Amino acid sequence: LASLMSQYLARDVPAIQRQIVGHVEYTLARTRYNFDDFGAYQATALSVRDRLIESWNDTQQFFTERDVKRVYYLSLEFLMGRYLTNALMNVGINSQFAEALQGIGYDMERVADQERDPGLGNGGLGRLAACFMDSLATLNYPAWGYGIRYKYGMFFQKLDPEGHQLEMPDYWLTHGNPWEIERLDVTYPIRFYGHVESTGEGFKWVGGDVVRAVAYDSPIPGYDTYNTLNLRLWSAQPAKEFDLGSFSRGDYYGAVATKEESEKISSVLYPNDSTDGGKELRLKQQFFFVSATLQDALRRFLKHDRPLTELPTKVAIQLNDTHPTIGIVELMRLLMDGHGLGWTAAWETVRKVFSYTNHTVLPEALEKWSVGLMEKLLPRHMQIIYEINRRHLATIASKYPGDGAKMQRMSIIEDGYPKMVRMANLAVVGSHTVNGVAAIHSGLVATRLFPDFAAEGYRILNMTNGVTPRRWVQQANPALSDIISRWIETDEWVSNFELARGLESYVNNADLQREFADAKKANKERLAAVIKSTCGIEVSPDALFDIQIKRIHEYKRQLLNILGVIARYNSLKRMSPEERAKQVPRVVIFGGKAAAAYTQAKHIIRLINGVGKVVNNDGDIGDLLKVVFMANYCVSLAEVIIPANDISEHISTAGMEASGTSNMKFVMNGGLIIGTMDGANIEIREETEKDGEEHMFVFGLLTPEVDGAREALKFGEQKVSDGRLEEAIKQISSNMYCGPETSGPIASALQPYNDYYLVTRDFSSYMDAQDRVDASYKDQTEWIKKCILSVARMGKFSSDRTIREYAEKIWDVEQTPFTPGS
Ligand code: DL6
Repeated sequence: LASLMSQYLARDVPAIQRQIVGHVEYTLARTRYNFDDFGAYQATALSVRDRLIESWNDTQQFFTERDVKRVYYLSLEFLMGRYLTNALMNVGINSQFAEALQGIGYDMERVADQERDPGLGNGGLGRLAACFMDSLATLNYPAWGYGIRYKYGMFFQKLDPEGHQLEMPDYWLTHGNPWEIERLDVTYPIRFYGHVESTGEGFKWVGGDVVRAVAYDSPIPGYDTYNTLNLRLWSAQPAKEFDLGSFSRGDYYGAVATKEESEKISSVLYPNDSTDGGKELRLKQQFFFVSATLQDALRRFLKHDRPLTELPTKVAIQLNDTHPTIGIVELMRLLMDGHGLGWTAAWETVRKVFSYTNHTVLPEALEKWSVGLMEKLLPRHMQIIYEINRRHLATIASKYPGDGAKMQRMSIIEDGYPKMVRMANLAVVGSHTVNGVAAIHSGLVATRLFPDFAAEGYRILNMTNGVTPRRWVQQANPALSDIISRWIETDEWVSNFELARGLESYVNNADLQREFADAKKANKERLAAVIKSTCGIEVSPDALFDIQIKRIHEYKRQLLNILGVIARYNSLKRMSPEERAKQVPRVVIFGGKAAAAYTQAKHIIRLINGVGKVVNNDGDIGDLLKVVFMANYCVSLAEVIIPANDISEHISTAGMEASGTSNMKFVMNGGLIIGTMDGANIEIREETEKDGEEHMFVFGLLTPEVDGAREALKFGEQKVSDGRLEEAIKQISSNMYCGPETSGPIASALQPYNDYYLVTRDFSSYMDAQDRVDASYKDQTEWIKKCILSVARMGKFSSDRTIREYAEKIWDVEQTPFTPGS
């Protein structure tokens, strides 16, 4: 059997061609004489998947035989990006497949371009989960990713002719998903509503509605390893197809209604929760995927006959933000009501299993559910939450008798109308470790978010984020990858980014500098072509490319960036032609989605496009300044944009961006940052600058200064006076860039008493930093040296380092490589 398999999966070109054409004919049932690029993509994907299935089965079998401790990474988002190129490169068969395709008349790049981005995430947190899966596989850790297989992921963003954001549903599964495998045999019942009965010995949750969670698996190959992990996403299906009562009465619509109700649970990523129905659906989603995952983990654990109190020796569950926190309560329920453990044994077990990552200190993002909703949807869980809270507060009360304020702050239940369940407090109480995602953020988690818990000795650590150099350098930037490999004489940097440090010793070599500049230019030309074809704007690759791509949010301050653009425009307009000729030409590129209900963020998009229209069509300005908003920012677009950066903007109000991860990707791709002392910017600067060097253009207030500055602005004690800012605001208010429905709310947000994000306060300092950027860029040799040194010093920001730290300090799991034939 093994030899038959190895013939089928041989890596030589004719074998690959046979396999691809076989899939065209027999799996897709299309004719081998005539298939388009999309057919070629599907058949290629299936051929790669065949290879992954073998290594995946072997890996899982090996983990089971070894009875290893596994990590379960629970996340409502996995922003994986396209699979094909990633899988080919990780397995090391990219060139063979490219040759095989070419031999039968297909171009690899065009074929790979047929793949739809699975938009199963929103932003940073989801993409981090994807980078982590890649590192977990590469480093041979036994891990599973668990989430939801949404039918509709993040919306597809379009712009109307005026530049307003339009949201379109993104049905990414229209043409199927060749990477996933439906597991009709792996399903679990998930209950909602109902009531709790006392059994005499304990409690039982009965009645209500039951849906079925069905597993869809996608293999996750590691780089240069046989180990292949699994991403298991759950889809909701009815427990029974029809309501038979309605069916037999001839009420066919009524009969399918329950089916549709069940399927709604895995329909959309982040349903709008401004209504009660929307909130209920979100909580349903969270419980749905968490319950299915825990049932799956327990089934795996119980394959061996052993007490459930040993669970923490085999299972580590990471909560990616508070979204899966209800899992703490569900595991309590399963252990007590399902397996007869007493409270103390169950609670000790649960706390040793869970750990929680916080990704934001923004108060509005800290989830709370009303007690009423929790009681209705998950009555047994609400009982358990009350009991967890009672015991937790009793401990605090015995230590701090009479300190009602402390009890209120630390309580899982927030008093008020209505009473709310604070998921963050529940996550802290039920986990053995809490972590933030950059040093400054972890400090704020301990001092501002959970100071009472920190004082009680709850373990709060820092795990600075990282990104995978496979997708973000090796795949996105072949030109730079080739340079790194040749100059350091190894391609091992792909799995050990510390090795890129070897570039440092060649920084003064003119050949390296030229190659580096040529690669950058080629990447800028590639992006310029995409801008031309998607936005219809002609940009010069000789200009400085200045990029800000991320979710549109007031704290990320795209508004500060566009105000700076307006000021630059005004200043260019005033210059004589001779003076203009001395300026550094700039292309300012934006990308990002605004949440559908976030009106101010949508106004900012409209303003950017309005400014673009004026600036881009001004004959006086020409190539000196262009403004581009690239619609539908997603992983595959980021892979084209990031390698083309000269400067990227990470300019959040200090203390508000937990980490940022695109800052890491941009610098790894040979650009410099203009940024505030926030999130991971601080650590990137620490790593990339040595005495006296300026590799990051830093500006703005520091975190400890922010609260005071906000107060001073609000109460008129601090006046911001900068003629450039005043002129820009005046122009906006006079509707020069967009109509009053946009300019009104924007101008209003820039009034000192409204300026919560301190855009006006940081403006002058931002402009000074931009001046330093221009001055530095004029000396191209020095600029390139800064970029080379920065790339060389980014080793810390590989997600491989981050995952190693989680494995050692939080999960206590071991690398378990499988060698075929061993
Ligand atoms: O940790 C990943 C990423 C950070 O890099 C960003 O700074 C942070 O904004 C982001 N947070 C989210 C949403 N958080 N919640 N809830 O994506 O996480």
